[in-house]
Amino acid sequence: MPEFTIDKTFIAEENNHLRTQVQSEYVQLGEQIQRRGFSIDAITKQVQAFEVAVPSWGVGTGGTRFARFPGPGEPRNVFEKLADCAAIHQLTRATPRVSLHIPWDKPDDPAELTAVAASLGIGFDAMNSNTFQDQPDQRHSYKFGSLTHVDAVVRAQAVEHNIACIEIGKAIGSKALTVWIADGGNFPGQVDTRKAFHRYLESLRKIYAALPNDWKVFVEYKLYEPAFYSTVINDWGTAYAVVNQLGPKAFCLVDLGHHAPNVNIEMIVARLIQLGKLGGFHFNDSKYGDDDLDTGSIKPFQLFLIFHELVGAASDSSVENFHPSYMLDQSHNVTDPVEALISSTEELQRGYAQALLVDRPALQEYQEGNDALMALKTLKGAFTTDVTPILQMARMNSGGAIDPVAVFRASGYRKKKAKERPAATSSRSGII
Ligand SMILES: [Mn+2]
Repeated sequence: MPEFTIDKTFIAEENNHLRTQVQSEYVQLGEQIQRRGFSIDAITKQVQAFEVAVPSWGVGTGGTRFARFPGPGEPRNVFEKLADCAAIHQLTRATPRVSLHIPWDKPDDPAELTAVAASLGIGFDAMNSNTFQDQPDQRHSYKFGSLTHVDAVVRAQAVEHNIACIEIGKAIGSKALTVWIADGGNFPGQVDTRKAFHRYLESLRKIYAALPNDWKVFVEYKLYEPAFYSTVINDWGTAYAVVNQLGPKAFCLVDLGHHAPNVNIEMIVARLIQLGKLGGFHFNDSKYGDDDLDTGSIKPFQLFLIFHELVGAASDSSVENFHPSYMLDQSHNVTDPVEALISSTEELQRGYAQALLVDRPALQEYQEGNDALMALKTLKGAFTTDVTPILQMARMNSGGAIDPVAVFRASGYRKKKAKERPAATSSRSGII
């Protein structure tokens, strides 16, 4: 029985119910922003060009450290995960690539995986290695670390795993490796801080040496958890020191959940842009720690301010090495993962469109005139613009759904998948 996919005609029919309304709202917004000096069609085109990768682990229910409550029709293997990712792309037209996690989604036959992905109209983004848990066939445990372990044999195993990820990535058309390690100490005195960092650099140099010339390595930092006292790669400064020592193919990766509460992430983004070392993002949102909530659900203003930095950098000819990769990295605990990834993609486009509406010449004037109130008002004016008609029109123009979550629900996708995928196996999905 062929697997159910959402029909193009069905999307077009659903769009037809909303088309007139969206067109009229689009014209209205167009007039409004034209008075502010912007062309709505130009902004819509930029939104249409926006792409974000979805994580292979994100289409299953992630859960928390305490429990996972799987939903019906969850993907049972990498091929079913690709099918869900393809459905997200079909509805949003903004997620053409999947970021694969090894070994959770390790393909037996990379050529077959590539062919299946191509038949679904999607490809692959950055590879994600995993040395933060032990696998059944593993010789040495990562309980006390991986790339920074005191024992050279364990470090070698972790290096080897990362190189294996590069090899799989080469076979499926990936161009980047993301490295996040859980290494660190839970107690004062447990880890020699300087020695651990030295061992990390030594390990990363070996991985870097195996990187093809047209590849990048992304060093992902995280403040704490699971190392609750001292994490080896804990902040952007440490990650920057690493990528700076590694060379031109190494960049920092900013996961929005990997900072202390209230940290000014948009400033970190600006710093990394200026230093030519911003590799990309893991998008998610949080209230307290690495909550991995849906992007834009808690701090939409912060997301807008990050995009404000990105839009500013894109139009600044003095900025070099600026080609950030966008990836979602969330855990879906109480929502349908496909719906959550669809709406998170939309929230990213929203932040981007709002940032495109910042009156930059005016802002610069206010900044140089030390007019703090008007500078903030300029940003707020863009942030409070309801850009929904732009997002709807962008999707419609690209062949996606005006209201992707509604179309997903109307298609009966989840119910049909629940029938197609009856046997629930224990998922090894997780949160990084
Ligand atoms: Mn991450």
